[in-house]
Amino acid sequence: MRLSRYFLPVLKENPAEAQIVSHRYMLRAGMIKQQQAGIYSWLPLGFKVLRRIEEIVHQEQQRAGHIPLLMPTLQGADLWRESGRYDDYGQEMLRITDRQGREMLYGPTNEEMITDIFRSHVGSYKDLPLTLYHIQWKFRDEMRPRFGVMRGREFLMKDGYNFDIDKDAALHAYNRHMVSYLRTYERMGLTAIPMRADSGPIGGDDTHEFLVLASTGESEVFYDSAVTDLRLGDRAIDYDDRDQVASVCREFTTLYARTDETHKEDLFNQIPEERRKVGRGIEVGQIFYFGTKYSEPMKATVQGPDGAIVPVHMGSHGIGVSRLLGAIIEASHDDKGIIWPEGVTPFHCGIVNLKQGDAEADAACEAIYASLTALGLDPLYDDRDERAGGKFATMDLIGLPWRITVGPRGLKNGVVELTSRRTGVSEEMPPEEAVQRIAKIYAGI
Ligand code: 5CA
Repeated sequence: MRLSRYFLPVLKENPAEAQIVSHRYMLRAGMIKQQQAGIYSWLPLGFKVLRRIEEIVHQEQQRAGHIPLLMPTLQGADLWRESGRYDDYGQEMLRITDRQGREMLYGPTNEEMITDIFRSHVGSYKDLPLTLYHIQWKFRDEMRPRFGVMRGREFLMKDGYNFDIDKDAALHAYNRHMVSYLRTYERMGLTAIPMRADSGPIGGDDTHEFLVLASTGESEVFYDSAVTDLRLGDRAIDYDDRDQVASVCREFTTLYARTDETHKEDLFNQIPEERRKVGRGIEVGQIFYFGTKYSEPMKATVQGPDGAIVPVHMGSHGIGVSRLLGAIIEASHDDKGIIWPEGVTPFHCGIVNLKQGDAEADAACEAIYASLTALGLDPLYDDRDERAGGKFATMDLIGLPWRITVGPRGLKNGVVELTSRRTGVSEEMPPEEAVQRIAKIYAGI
């Protein structure tokens, strides 16, 4: 993409309404625009990152054997009456009446609808296990929408639902989700710690939240600092291997890590004092096992191997897709702007032409742009007729992890500059080498 043809409405001033750094940078970098309290338009740069995050979520869900579908945002009230949640859900639910006077709602979550789909089409244990998921907009009329996309009213969520014959099988689905989530967050450059939590209106006793440590997080968290060193890395996972998946979960959930809802002071005090940490975290996902809470009242049953008709065991599993943009920025920025991890960056690298209009500099930039594009990469070329300082400030703000700087002086010696946004370190090298270096960095991502 050439910046002269892109739509990147960067703000020079700090927007007064933004209290936390991710909100401030998303507005300043022209990623989002607020339309109503807690409701945002996703401008091209923000939309690009949102799509990258969605793509990683899709890949990791499908790697775990979960199947994508798409349910609507609007739901009928009747299904929610069947589960008993229509009245329970309270004022967070946006209720709508259509022209026929039918009661509808903008879905805050989809347990009822997916259970309805399941019971309409599945009747035998032979069709299990089954996990269906979608990535769809949700609406919760939050009392205090704030911090930009972090606590929105309309927000994008990945929500998945497992259907299993018994509790053991459903707990394997729970564990599978835990491991797939760990991998998902790691690919986004995040350390998200699974913490024992409270299930709230979703229900059930088994639930973990995934928290990214950040001083601006809304949840208070208590943890053993050793938990922050755990990494899944690129180890091979066989998602059908119950023992392997369970052992990874044990590895990540044995050390103490709890939110304030489930915190136990006496257990916490057993951790060696120097490892005892109290902090704040951003909840980027939550998984639940709730057994037959929905399948029983909604009659989602299957015929078991012995012929008996039994309600299926279920769980639901959510990732805050739009919230993740805020969480990633909170975890990765400096005073100049965002620092995108390679896994989610909107463009793979920036190209800055220090002297637009100089025949040699223009030609070198064009050649680099063409080579990167031919390699399947997506560069952003700042081809505007602007001062170098302004171009650098924009690149730093929007946070592309790599920048190639091209100027007449370097070209005389046959070199351009490759700069890492994270370390600020620049190296001079011939243009073709810079292209190869970028290609190599992204080859493994
Ligand atoms: N049905 C279950 C799992 S699919 C569910 O709704 N879980 S949840 O309530 O925990 O939401 C899942 C994730 O969505 C949360 O972990 C959080 O990351 C994100 N989320 C929840 N509320 C908001 C909000 N108001 N704004 C942005 N993200 C949110």
